[in-house]
Amino acid sequence: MKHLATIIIALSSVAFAQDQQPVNAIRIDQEGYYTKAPKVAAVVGNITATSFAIIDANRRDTVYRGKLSPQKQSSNSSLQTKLADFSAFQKAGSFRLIIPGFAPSYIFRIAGQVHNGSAVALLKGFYYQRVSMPLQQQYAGKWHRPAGHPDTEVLIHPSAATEKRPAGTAITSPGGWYDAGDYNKYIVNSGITMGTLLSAYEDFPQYFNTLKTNIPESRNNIPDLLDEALYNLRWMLTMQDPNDGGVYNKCTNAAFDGMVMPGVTKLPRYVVQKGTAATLDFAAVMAQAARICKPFNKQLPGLADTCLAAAKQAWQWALKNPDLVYDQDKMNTTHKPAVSTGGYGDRSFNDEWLWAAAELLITTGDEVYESAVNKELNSLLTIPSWANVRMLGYYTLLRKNKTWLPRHTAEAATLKEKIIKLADWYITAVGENAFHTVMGRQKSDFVWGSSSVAANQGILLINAFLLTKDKKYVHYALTNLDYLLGRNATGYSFVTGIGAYPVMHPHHRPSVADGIVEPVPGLLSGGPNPGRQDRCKYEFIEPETAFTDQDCSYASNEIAINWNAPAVYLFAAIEALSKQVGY
Ligand code: 9MR
Ligand code: 9MR
Repeated sequence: MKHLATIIIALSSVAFAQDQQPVNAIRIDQEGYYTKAPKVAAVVGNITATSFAIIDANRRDTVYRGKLSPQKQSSNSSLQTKLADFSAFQKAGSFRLIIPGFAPSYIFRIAGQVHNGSAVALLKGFYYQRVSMPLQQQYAGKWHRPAGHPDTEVLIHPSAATEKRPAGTAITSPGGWYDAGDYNKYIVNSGITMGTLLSAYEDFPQYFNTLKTNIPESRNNIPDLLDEALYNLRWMLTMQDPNDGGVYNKCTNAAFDGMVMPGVTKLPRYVVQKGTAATLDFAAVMAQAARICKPFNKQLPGLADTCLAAAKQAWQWALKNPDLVYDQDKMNTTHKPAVSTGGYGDRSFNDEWLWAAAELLITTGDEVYESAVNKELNSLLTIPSWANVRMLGYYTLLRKNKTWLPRHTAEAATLKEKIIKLADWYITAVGENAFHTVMGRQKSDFVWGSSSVAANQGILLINAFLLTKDKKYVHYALTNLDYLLGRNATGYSFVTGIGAYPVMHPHHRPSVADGIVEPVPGLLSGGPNPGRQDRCKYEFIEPETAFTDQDCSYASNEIAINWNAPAVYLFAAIEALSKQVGY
C-alpha cells in the first residue's frame, strides 16, 4: 500500500507525476459505468502490482480497493493485461482508477443512464451525414455547413440504361446520408443500416419515442430516430426505377472526391447498374418501414402504402432477375465512365432473399413470401454484415408479431435455440479475454469495420436477452460497449466526441476539411484492421492493435453508416434496458 499512498500524494499536486508511465495504460470505458452494472478496467503491460484503488476525482480520497486479476496473455496480440473488477463499488460520482507504477486512469463517471449521451450522439451522427440540406448552426453547432450534393440531376450511367431511361437521362435522387468518409450513396449499405435502425425502433419503441437529438424535425410528433431514418428512406425510394421496380446499386461520382467539404466539387453524379442484392435489400427496408410508418399515417399520409408498393415491386423485379451481381470491374470493361467508388459487390443472395421475404411476410401476412422464408430457415447463423443480412430476417421473424410466430411455433423454437446457442458461444471465452470483452472471441473479429463487429455481437446478445430475459446477456453486451469506448487494446474511444481519449482524425472528408479541431461528433471509427489496406503507417499491426488515428487510414479509421447503426442499437438497447436489468 506504500505505493498507493505515494500516488495519492502525487495526485494532490497540480499535475500527475511525470515519471509514471505509460500514460493511458489503464483501459476503461471512458464514458463511465452504470452504478450497479459490472465494472471492469484492464491495465496493459508487464504488471507487478497486485492491487488497485478507486479514488474520488475531486476529493482524491480512496473510496475502494481491490485485487488485480492474474496476468493475462491476449490471444489477439502480444499484449498482456491484468483486470480490475470494481463491480462491488456502487457509488455514483467521478473517479479515477489507480495502480501502483502507472499513471492514473482518465476520470470516469459512475451513474445511472451513463450512456445516454453516447446513444444520442451516435444517432445524431446520422444527421451530420445528410447530403442535400444545409446543416444549420442551431442543430449542428460548430459543425454547421452548407448543403452537400444536391443530386437533383443524376445521370443514368450506361450500365443502367434501359429503353425508357437511356444513358445520360437525368433523374433526381436527392437526400440520404453519405455512406461514410466518402460522398457516395450505396443501396446495399443503406439496406443493413436502415434495417438495423428500424429494428432498434421496433425492439425499443418506448425508449425512442422520447429520445431527442435536436434535429430540424424534432417537434413534428414523429420520433427523432424515425425522422432521421426517413431522410434516407425518401432518398432510397428515388433509387427504384418506376418502370420495372429494379433498384440501382448506388448514386455516385465516377471517382472518389478529394478531401474537401461536401458539394464543393460539381462533377457528374450517376446511378449505376441495378442489382439483385440492392433490390432485395431495398425490398426488405421498404417492407419494414411500411409497417413502422403505418401508425404515423396522420403525420406521414400515404407513406406506408408507398413503401409497401415499392417493396412488392422490388420483389417482383428480383424474381425476374435473381442473380444479377454488381461486379464493378467487369462493368468497367464495357461501360464508360469507369466507376471506382465503393463496390459493395455481394455475390451470394440467399441471405438477401430471406431478409426481404421475412420483412414482406411479417408486414403483409401474405403466404406468397412464406416458402422463400421456409427455404432459408436452416442456414448457419452469423452476426450480420453488409454482405450477409440473414440475421436481420431472423430477428424480425422472432420479434413479437402476429404473422409468423403463432403459426410456426416449432420453427420459431428452433431458431430461438440457435440464436441463444450462438450468443452462448460468444460469451464462453470472455473469462479468458484479456480485456474482458466478447469482442475478440476470434482473431477474425478484427476486420475492416471491426467496431461494427463488436456492436453486432452486442445486438445478438441483446436479442438473446429479449428471447430469454436472462440479464447475463445484457451484461455481456455491455462488455462490447465498454470495448468501443476504450476498454480495448488501442486505448481509444472509437466514438468521436465521447470520452477522454477519442479518435481525433477519422477518414471523414468533412472532419478533415472543415478546419475545426474536433472531428464531427457521434461517429464510430472502423477500428483495428490488420488488413491495413490503406498503406498508412501503423505503429502496431497485430489483429487487435492494427489501428491508427490518422485521416489517411480508411481501412482502420473511416466512419460508416453501417457501423454507426449497430452502435445506435447497442447503446440505446442497454440504456433502454438499464432499469429493467438493475443498472
Ligand atoms: O475515401 C475513400 C474511402 O471512402 C474508401 O473506403 C476507400 C476504399 O475504397 O477509398 C478512399 O479513397 C481513396 C482511394 O481509394 C485511393 N485514393 C485516395 C482516396 C482517399 O484516401
Ligand atoms: O465496409 C466495407 C468493407 O467491408 C470492405 O472490405 C471495403 C473494401 O471493399 O469497403 C468498405 O466499405 C467502404 C465503401 O466501399 C465505400 N465507402 C466507405 C466504406 C467504408 O470504408
